[in-house]
Amino acid sequence: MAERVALITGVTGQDGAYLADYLLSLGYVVHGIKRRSSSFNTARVDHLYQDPHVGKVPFLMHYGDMTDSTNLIRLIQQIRPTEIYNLAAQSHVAVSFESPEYTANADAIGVLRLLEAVRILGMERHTRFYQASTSELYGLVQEIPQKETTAFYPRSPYGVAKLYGYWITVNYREAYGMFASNGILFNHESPIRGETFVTRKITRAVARIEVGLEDALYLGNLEAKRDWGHARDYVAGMHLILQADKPDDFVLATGEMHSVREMVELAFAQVGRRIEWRGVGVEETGLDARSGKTVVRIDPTYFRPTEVDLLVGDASKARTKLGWKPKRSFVQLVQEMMASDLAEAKRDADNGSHFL
Ligand code: NDP
Ligand code: GDR
Repeated sequence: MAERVALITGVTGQDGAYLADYLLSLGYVVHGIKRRSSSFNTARVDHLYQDPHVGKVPFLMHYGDMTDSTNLIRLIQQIRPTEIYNLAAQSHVAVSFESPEYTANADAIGVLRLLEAVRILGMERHTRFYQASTSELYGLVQEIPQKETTAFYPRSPYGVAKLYGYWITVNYREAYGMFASNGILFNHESPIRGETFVTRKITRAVARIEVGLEDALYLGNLEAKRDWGHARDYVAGMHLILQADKPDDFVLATGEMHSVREMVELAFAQVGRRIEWRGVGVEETGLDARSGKTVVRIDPTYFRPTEVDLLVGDASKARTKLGWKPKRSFVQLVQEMMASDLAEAKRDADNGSHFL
């Protein structure tokens, strides 16, 4: 079999790290693009690193940025990937309201830069392209559950930027015959999820409250509902999307929906605590039923100017055409995240990190 060479943008992120690991296990040579940072930013992939001085290694990283076309063209020319997974993005919805122009640059025009690089280099027939599209495209509810044919109505600068990314991927497929596909992925989480996304924020805070490093967890909208899966299942789906007979767009989702409130209750239940809710609106608090202490509070700064109230996906197309289905349940996901964050919180408590 010819050598399979993958290029992953956003390799230092949650999905990039799991995807790199997965593709290496399948025998790929994996190249990743990382951003220059003033401190180390490769913690999620450090275990995959091997010293290139000792000989040919299957995992290599290169400096780059989605806002720098010349860098992307040069890297693609050097690497000549057979598959590109475009996972790099300013991926935080709330942050996109603070930095809308940068989000558009990286998340919308960045996709165009990559597709154009492939075209400029005449690699349209050589390279398959995966775009990390998102359930945030659905935004304001039009239909439940959401599927490939559901109308888009994004509700944030992030969602709008990703809408461009979705359509430019479709356009390059239709205009230039590129194997370019969108994965419309619903929320997926893991122990290495970024600490400011709500699931990880919850499991991390519950663990730190449990070991005495923090007193309370501050949240925004408790009523938001999401279809939360496990990132490991979803990166396998990304790979399947690029192995299909023809390029196409696929929803990956569990089909199950939970609220932020349920997520909070489940995380606290993992450490044997039951939450009693008191008050309404921004005055609402969550009490630890045993101790009577307030462990959850509302902070209005976490509410978004426009919210996505509920997302739940129908992944029948991926199941039928790709044979994909998620293996891990929501409860298993929360248990795994809590176990990992508890271990980390205990380490921090032992090291006295709350004094740093
Ligand atoms: P993360 O935020 O964990 O990772 C994003 C990655 O993109 C990081 O490696 C980050 O680098 C990199 N990045 C950000 N901006 C740039 C830039 N300008 N140039 C180069 N690299 C950049 O996201 P996830 O792993 O969770 O998500 C992966 C992709 O999938 C994203 O595009 C996201 O929008 C999308 N998505 C995610 C879903 C989810 O639930 N996780 C659901 C649907 C879509 P650094 O580490 O330096 O910050
Ligand atoms: P989301 O994920 O916006 O769905 O985007 P996030 O975990 O940030 O929010 C989910 C829901 O929880 C509500 N919420 C809070 N969110 C955060 N981050 N912090 C809080 O304190 C808080 N309180 C309540 C939010 O309002 C929201 O309704 C993620 C990202 O990974 C995107 O990149 C991806 O495209 C989508 O999932 C699918």
